[in-house]
Amino acid sequence: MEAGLPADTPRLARTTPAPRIGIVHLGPGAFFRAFNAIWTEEAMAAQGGDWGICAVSLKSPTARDQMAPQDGCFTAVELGPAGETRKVIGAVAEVLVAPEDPALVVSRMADPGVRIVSLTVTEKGYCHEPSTGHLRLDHPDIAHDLSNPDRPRSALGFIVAALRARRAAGTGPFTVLSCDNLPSNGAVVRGVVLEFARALDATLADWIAGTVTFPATMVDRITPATTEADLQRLAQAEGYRDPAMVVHEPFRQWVIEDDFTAGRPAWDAVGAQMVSTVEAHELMKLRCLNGTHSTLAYLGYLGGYETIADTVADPAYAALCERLWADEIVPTLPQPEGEDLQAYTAALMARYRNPAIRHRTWQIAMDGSQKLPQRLLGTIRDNLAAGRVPHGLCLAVAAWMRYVGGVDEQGGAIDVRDPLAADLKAASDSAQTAEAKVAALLAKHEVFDAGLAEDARFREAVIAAYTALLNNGARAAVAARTA
Ligand code: CS2
Repeated sequence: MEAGLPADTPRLARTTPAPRIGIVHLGPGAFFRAFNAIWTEEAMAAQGGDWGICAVSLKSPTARDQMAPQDGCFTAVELGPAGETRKVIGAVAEVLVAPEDPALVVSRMADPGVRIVSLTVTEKGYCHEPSTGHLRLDHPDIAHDLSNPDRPRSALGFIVAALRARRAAGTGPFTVLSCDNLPSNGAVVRGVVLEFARALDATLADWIAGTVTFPATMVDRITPATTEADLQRLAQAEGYRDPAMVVHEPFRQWVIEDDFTAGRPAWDAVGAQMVSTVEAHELMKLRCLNGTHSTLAYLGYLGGYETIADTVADPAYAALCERLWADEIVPTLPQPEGEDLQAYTAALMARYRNPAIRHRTWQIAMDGSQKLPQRLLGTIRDNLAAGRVPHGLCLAVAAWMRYVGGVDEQGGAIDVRDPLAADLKAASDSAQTAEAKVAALLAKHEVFDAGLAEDARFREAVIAAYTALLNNGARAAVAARTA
């Protein structure tokens, strides 16, 4: 029970029939609820279809414990600068916890009514090497699933187990729809699914390659973690408790390759963009939004700012963002169809400044080892190839290196959340000087491919930036970069 609420505060209850299931979604976290579930609810309201969602958590029971007592429904709260609006979403018909009954999850995914399996499992959920895109066969979950293919743990294990069952039953394939912040996310998930399947059964891999589609998508909606205050405010406004509620910004954008092997909801009828190729939109979003998000997260956290809005309220940090877009990011982008990049980045700054969205720098700083390649390093590589040294982005990389060292500018411990956190801290601690620390972290080829790590222009720019952070602190380093 949320603290401070009357003990008799009722729980949110479903008031509309749950829709028939047509989608299994892996990763029922806040972003899925603020994004996929809302789009699908609106698509069914617009043009019908049995596209109810079975949401599956691969690890934690939290989402199930939050949603199952409410029969899958939850409140989506849109927080705009001018106020908030609330809507109860009923698209989720069932919530499962995979470790409790893997066979049940496989059977749901193998059900003929299921025609799409979608994913928001974060970058680390693909069990791949971010620098190469290849499957990590030594990943503990992958090693387990290859030995226990009927009782999988990983998203890939579930997808391949379900496809194997469908092939055996003659049910036909489903579409695999990655909704994570990865470049060419459709190709990435296709690649690791096929590598996993081939390690089990080459004929299954061939069948998947020939029948399953893996369209790429670009997804965008800023969705900060729900806080106790959000829960309290909702209960006071609506008179019910809803532990599954989510808060999100007004903006949303979904760009989808229209390549579905067994149909899809009418997402385009409610604003999604169906296109032939997503790559230019993906690069635009991953580099302009997620690249500056990570920059602001590390430099903002080190500078003592709690949220993105707090960080860009500092004129030097806002100026750094503008400088990055103009000089180091937009020049590397192909022109996405129908987009005005100047207007896009101006809208991004307005989104960052939204005072109602308290998006913590610490939250965005998570999993940097899985995020840096597609958010910062690809952009840096393209600048270097064009003969430019992107000093602003190199400052962001240096800030990430300072951050994973685990000690803030006041000497306090940083709670670093990252699959490689211990390894990265050990590398940083193994060296004493700025130059040696940078070298030790550049040697982590899970993050930095050899070509980039050995580029002297990049290495020297990161060492200079790291030294500035050590000597002067993040705020001064940012101010100096934008003077
Ligand atoms: C953020 C993203 O937490 C993070 O890493 O950069 O979740 C970001 O809010 C979304 O990609 C916005 O669409």
